[in-house]
Amino acid sequence: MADLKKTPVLSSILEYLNLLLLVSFLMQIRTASGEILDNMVFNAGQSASSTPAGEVARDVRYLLYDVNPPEGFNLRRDVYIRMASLVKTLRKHQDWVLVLPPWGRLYHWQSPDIDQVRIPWGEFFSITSLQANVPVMEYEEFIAESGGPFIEQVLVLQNYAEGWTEGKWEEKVDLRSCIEKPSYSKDKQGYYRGWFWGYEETRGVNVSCLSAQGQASIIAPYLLENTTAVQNGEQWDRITRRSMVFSKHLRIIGDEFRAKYLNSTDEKDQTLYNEDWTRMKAKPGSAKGGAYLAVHLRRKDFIWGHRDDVPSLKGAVKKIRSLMKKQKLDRVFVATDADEEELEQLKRMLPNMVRYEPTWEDLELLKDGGVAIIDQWICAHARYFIGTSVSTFSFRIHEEREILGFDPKTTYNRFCGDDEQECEQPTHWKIVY
Ligand SMILES: Nc1nc2c(ncn2[C@@H]2O[C@H](COP(=O)(O)OP(=O)(O)OP(=O)(O)O)[C@@H](O)[C@H]2O)c(=O)[nH]1
Ligand SMILES: *[C@@H]1O[C@H](CO)[C@@H](O)[C@H](O)[C@H]1NC(C)=O
Ligand SMILES: *[C@@H]1O[C@H](CO)[C@@H](O)[C@H](O)[C@H]1NC(C)=O
Ligand SMILES: *[C@@H]1O[C@H](CO)[C@@H](O)[C@H](O)[C@H]1NC(C)=O
Repeated sequence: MADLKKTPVLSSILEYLNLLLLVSFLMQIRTASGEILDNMVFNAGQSASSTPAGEVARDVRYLLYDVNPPEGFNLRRDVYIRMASLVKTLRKHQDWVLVLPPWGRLYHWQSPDIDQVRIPWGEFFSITSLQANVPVMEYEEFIAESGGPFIEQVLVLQNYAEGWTEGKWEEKVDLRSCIEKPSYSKDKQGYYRGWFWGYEETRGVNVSCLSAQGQASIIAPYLLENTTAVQNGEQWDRITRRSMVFSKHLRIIGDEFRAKYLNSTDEKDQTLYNEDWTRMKAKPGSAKGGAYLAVHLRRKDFIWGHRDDVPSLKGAVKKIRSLMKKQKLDRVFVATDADEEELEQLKRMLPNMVRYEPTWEDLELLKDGGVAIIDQWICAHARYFIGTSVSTFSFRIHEEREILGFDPKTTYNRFCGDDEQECEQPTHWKIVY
């Protein structure tokens, strides 16, 4: 629900993380004569060719994580970016793999009657693209590879019981006694059972509490035992963001919709996409985009608090009309989470608006998460985009447009509240190559 880009220096990604779960797993591979290869010796530079073909001793460590339950899909994408960067740091020292936490039980996924737990990342993102950045694997693959549903060490993240030392900002991490009783309980065999992304067979071997304050990289020394401070470059985060390519089936549905209802194709609109993100390097301003205005109108919980940076529907429609005139666009695509009542109002005021409306069968297949990505994809290809203030859903569209090579002027725009005095526009997210 919060926005990472706007979080003050003192707070950090750790606030969004609930758990870190670790498994280290020593694959001991026997040689033909039956000896167990000594990993240390092997790692210390014994030639790999002395091992029979295909038998490689690997001392793999898996990192799993979970995010605080109320956080939405798009904020979780930010958490992934930090965790992937953490794994890159860890990999300088040891062989770590990031296990992708299955999607499910998200507060915003409210479509009734569809089962939305244990959803693998492959439904939303291209796994090969993520892999090209850092080794990742789906949870089910991890279970198969590690030989069972066991998690060696569950670390429940918490603050320090004594709170902040006044006026002093310090990054630190320590094993401490748990402030709140962890929501895991021991079963008859002495394993910890509880919510592991809806996989009931998963068991924790040990649960401890870790007090931490600082950036995610502060945890690295703890995980590595012996190393001290590590730097987690912002550059890494941006590279990781580029690797978060949407699943191909969702992009295809979005592209077909653009062609059919918005007269928009990549060739015509200069938004050519490379399946290999490492080769995607569009010049800012090179993308033209389809001849439509795209709008992200975040409603629901954004209006319940009557925030003064969110417009009334009437105010939004007025802005949409004026933008269409100014940008000489006669079509508007609207992505919104508005409820039925607001949607009816909106349709009355903007009868020609175009929306992506999945059938029930589509929704069952794509889930709320897939439909939201299709909305984002279509918004990302418009000639001009305007989003909602501090919505991470809008932020992800900004980034996608930056990757596609749009002029920042057509991207970093947001609606203002009806009576908002200083309507500060979104900040420019720049890519580094
Ligand atoms: N299909 C669709 N879903 C939307 C739209 N806006 C919001 N949603 C849904 O509502 C959720 C909330 O937005 P997110 O941005 O993901 O949630 P968040 O991380 O809490 O971020 P905020 O928007 O900052 O609240 C999304 O994940 C979608 O499931 C939209 O325009 N189209
Ligand atoms: C559980 O993990 C903590 C932290 O690493 C450790 O101190 C403790 O000894 C472990 N307990 C058991 C039973 O292994
Ligand atoms: C950490 O250092 C100690 C002592 O130098 C060493 O025995 C231990 O193996 C090291 N641990 C790791 C994970 O490198
Ligand atoms: C589609 O766009 C092309 C130019 O990009 C234009 O010539 C054509 O008239 C458009 N078709 C419709 C139906 O708007």
